[in-house]
Amino acid sequence: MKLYTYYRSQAAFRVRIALNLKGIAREDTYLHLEKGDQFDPAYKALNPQMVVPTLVDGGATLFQSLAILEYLDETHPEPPLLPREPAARAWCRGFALINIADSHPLIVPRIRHYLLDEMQWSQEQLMAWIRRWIGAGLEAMEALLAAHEQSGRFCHGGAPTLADIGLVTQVTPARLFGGDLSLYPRVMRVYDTVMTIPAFADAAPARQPDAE
Ligand SMILES: N[C@@H](CCC(=O)N[C@@H](CS)C(=O)NCC(=O)O)C(=O)O
Repeated sequence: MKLYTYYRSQAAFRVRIALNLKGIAREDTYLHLEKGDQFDPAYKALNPQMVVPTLVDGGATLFQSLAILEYLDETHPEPPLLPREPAARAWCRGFALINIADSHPLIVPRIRHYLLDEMQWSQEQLMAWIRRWIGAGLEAMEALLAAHEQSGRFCHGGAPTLADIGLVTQVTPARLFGGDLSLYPRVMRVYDTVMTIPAFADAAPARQPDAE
């Protein structure tokens, strides 16, 4: 499989974790999002949204990290990214979507550049925006973990799921942009557990060959 990625991309980080968990080898192509590699016409032809990740598997060109994670789970079922029981599956999906669908889209480079360049926000205003929306997601995750009897070392049950992947890519930008993570002890317990697993640790931004 061929992955178009950028070390700091949280969406690509999610896909790297899933590929590692499933033991799938990949060939990386690095796009530097701050240098505008995503706007190259050849890449736009591959991914009209001009975002990473894109995963190419044979003749299939896959986009949007959640769709890619589901594709990987369907084509490589072991280990599963979701529990078997429908309510538990929905809980894990919902938990991950706090990050994938709600928090992360508010802080991606094109939104940050729009706020800074077009709306003329200051760096301070931008940082307040990022911390506010990442914090709101973390607060919801913390409350969900507190109420979820099957959470412990992992978000749900005894193995990593989609929920843990979404938790990791919620915490990582919080760290990068200076959020107060001591407010979320359950979230951080899970984060600290999963980041000891090689599939997660090896997918981390700092471990990527294009890391700066
Ligand atoms: N919802 C998409 C988000 C993709 C996305 O926005 N990726 C970011 C990096 S995390 C990107 O490539 N941004 C380029 C830009 O904003 O110009 C997914 O989960 O795949």
